[in-house]
Amino acid sequence: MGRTLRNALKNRDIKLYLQPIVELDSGRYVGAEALARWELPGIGAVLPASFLPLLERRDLMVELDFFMLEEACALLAYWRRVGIEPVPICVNQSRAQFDQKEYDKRVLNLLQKYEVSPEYITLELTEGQPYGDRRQLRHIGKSLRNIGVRLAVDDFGAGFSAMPLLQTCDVDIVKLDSSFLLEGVSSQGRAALEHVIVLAHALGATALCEGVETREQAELLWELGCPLAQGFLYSRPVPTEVFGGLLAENRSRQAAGCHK
Ligand code: G
Ligand code: MN
Repeated sequence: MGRTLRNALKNRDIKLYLQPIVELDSGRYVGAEALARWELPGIGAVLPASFLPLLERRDLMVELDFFMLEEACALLAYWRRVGIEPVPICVNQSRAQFDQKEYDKRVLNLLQKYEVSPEYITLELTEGQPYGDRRQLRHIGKSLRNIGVRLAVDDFGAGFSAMPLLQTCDVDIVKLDSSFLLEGVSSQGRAALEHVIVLAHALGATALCEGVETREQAELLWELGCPLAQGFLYSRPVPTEVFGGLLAENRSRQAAGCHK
């Protein structure tokens, strides 16, 4: 599997799909998350959940992360070339990246190679893996901020505590795990959701809820002051050409004054 994946990366069989990030107030697309899909002939698009656990063991995770970051930069460069006004792209990065020597340099090199403005890249750091050394965290967080990329905490509320990350790094976006929505209906669930939104904003970040599938969920989030959402309600992750169409459609609807 490891070798096959290496080949898949080389042959670009792993594709960058995009899922829109939506401003709840207006319905406007304000960004997109890059998601890896492995297109296997005869099988279809394989989700990372099926192949990521294998990667972790084989240390290919780092390669996949850089691959996706490069694809996102290449896409931003392409949009610029063809005159599409870009939206910032969130790219998932595993915990292992922080242990890479010169991680920040490699990020900077990619931005420079494609002449991408750093504010168009948001690095999503998952809560799914523990963050140990705060000194190292502070150091890498600072140098990424100096480069000018944005940072997001992913899967907040679902995994190990992302508190060290929130306390030591200047985070722009806190992505609330979709499990908050399952619990959102009970009074405890609602209180938890409401206060993680407050926490995110108190730390100077913006709250974004993932996995929004119904209107009711979107309304609850809006009521509780969560400004951003992402999920099947708006769109599934789609190939970049399809996303381009959705973005154009969203923009013309916005221009016509139609909300949501
Ligand atoms: O860990 P992370 O948040 O990056 O994972 C995102 C994953 O969640 C993607 O694989 C994506 O396909 C999936 N996803 C995106 N939106 C929804 C949704 O509304 N519901 C569900 N069940 N999954 C979603
Ligand atoms: Mn993510």
